[in-house]
Amino acid sequence: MSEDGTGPAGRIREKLVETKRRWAEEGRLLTGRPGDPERDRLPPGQRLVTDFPVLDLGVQPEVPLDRAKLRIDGLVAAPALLDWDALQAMPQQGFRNDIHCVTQWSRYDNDWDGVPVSALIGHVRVKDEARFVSLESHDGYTTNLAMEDFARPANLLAFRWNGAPLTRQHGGPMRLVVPHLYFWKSPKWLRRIEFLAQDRPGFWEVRGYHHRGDPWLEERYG
Ligand SMILES: Nc1nc2c(c(=O)[nH]1)N[C@H]1C(S)=C(S)[C@@H](COP(=O)(O)O)O[C@H]1N2
Ligand SMILES: [Mo]
Repeated sequence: MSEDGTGPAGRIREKLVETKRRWAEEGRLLTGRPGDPERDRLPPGQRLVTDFPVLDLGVQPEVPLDRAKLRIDGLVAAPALLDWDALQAMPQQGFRNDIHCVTQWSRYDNDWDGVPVSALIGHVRVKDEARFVSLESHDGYTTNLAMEDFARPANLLAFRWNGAPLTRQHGGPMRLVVPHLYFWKSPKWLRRIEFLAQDRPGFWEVRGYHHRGDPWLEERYG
């Protein structure tokens, strides 16, 4: 066997190197090509799916509409307990967004209908001291957000997905949708929003998930 690269082994090596060099030039193995809008749409380390995976703690609580109440309290001037009818009477809006799960699947073009979070915030008159929210669900799940992440105009309390009532497995009758962060920040079966001065890490945040969870910065763990 020749080690100077001229023998058969050397030629094979050169061929492999050439193949990989060509891949690099073509941008093979990348999620998109430079200048390709899809590349700018799929965050790093994610792969696109077309189904809608279900992820939770293995408990999918049945929440009948007469028990589907949302409590909004903590650092607010007007704490509220909004029942289903009160929530439906609030101004609703359609939203389209992409979902990015920390377990590396992304799903494009989800159409949601619901109440913008900004309307909920206006309803209870949040105090200036409020800096964070703790979100609590019927299955005991919790997660936390900084006010800047919670008060975004694209966030909503969703009742419908792709034209139909939200199914129980996806958090029906209502869930939060916070599309700019990984999907663990979008609690299903939401029952309480509590405004806080100090941050309070939630279920996954105390188990090693990142505190913020921006998919574009790959803030998965830590
Ligand atoms: N109440 C509740 N909300 C939850 C969870 C949960 O276990 N309980 N899991 C989170 C995680 S980790 C993800 S990825 C998404 C999954 O939502 P989906 O099942 O509709 O895809 O819900 C989030 N919201
Ligand atoms: Mo997740």
